Amino acid sequence: MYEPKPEHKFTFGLWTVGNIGRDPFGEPVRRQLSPVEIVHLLAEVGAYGVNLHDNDLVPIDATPAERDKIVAEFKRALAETGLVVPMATTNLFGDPAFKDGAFTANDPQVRAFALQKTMRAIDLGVELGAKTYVFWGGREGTETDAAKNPLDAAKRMRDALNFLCDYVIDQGYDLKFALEAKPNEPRGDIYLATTGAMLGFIETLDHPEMVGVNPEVAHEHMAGLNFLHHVAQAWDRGKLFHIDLNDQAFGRYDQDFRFGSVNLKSAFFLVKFLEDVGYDGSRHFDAHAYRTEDYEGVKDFARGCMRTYLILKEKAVQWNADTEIQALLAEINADDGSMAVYAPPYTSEKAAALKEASFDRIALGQRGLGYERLDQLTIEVLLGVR
Ligand code: GLT
Ligand code: MN
Ligand code: MN
Repeated sequence: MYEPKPEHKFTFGLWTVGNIGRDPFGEPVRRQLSPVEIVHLLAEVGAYGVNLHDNDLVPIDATPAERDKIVAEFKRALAETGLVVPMATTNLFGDPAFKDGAFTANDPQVRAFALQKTMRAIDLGVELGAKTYVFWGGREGTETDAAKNPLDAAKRMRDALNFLCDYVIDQGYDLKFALEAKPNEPRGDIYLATTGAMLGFIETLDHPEMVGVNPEVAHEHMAGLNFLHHVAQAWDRGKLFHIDLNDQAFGRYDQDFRFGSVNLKSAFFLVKFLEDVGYDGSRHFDAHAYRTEDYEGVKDFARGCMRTYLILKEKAVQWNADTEIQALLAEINADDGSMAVYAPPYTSEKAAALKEASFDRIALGQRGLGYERLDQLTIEVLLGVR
């Protein structure tokens, strides 16, 4: 019943199920699987697609001949399993050359190298069939603002994205960009720290229509923010090009836990939102298994992400069909039409009439809204007692 199917568009990055459990305090606990092995693992658990950074597949120092061989083997694994590559991205954070950022680095050589690396990675992504290209600027930030003027950083970031949009147009690629915000880690502070900041920045680009966002649950939660509200703002602007699903305790380091494993109610309202509005992009699980797990545990992790999503999707249908919940919602949103004469859009007549209108402010303040009952009903749907 909760079996993942291709139409659910569940995807994982090579780096997610391929995570070997290294952390700042400890060595790897799992063997590094090859990209081909990861494709087979994902096929076994029922995923639809696999996403990648350039260097998840092709090592940074591979020769052109090595690259071609690796890509050919990977394509064979995709053909054998039926998995697709909906999204690709560039690793602009792992190599020491990017220690001061990539597009925003102070050194113009680093910035030029970052553009070169990204153009080559875009070529690779397009060759594999990707239609969405993610930009996560993990190193685009500072530890000290003495080192970089944030206005220079903003200009460099804008110049780089404009350059790359023009490159995509020039090549005739069918590709859109999705910018992923994160407040910090690995930098002390990362520029454009939230999805909202990205949405503002996009409007300053030469081709804003090519660029949207890739919000990640954990990244807004690290900053103590409401993820759903950021997703909704992106959706409202037609900018939800991709989404990274995972989970995270508020205020902690970047935990990248299994989807739905920490904030179940937030996960529920997120799934309900995506399903209600008809989001039809990838549901990408950008997360990894606990460091305690072997590869059976990694499969448990991956299956758990998809299964929880599908359970929450079913709960959303149940919530929408619950007559008591719907009756409460109807009450909350009741409208006798008497305010329509003042409702936006603005006219000077409406403004004048509204300034003269009288309101029973005391009664408005005294009315109970029933949100306690509504939330408890939600909890009971989630706990499976309704
Ligand atoms: C990295 C990061 C993720 C980004 C990936 C894309 S890589 O693991 O933590 O949130 O989405 O570069
Ligand atoms: Mn993350
Ligand atoms: Mn992510």
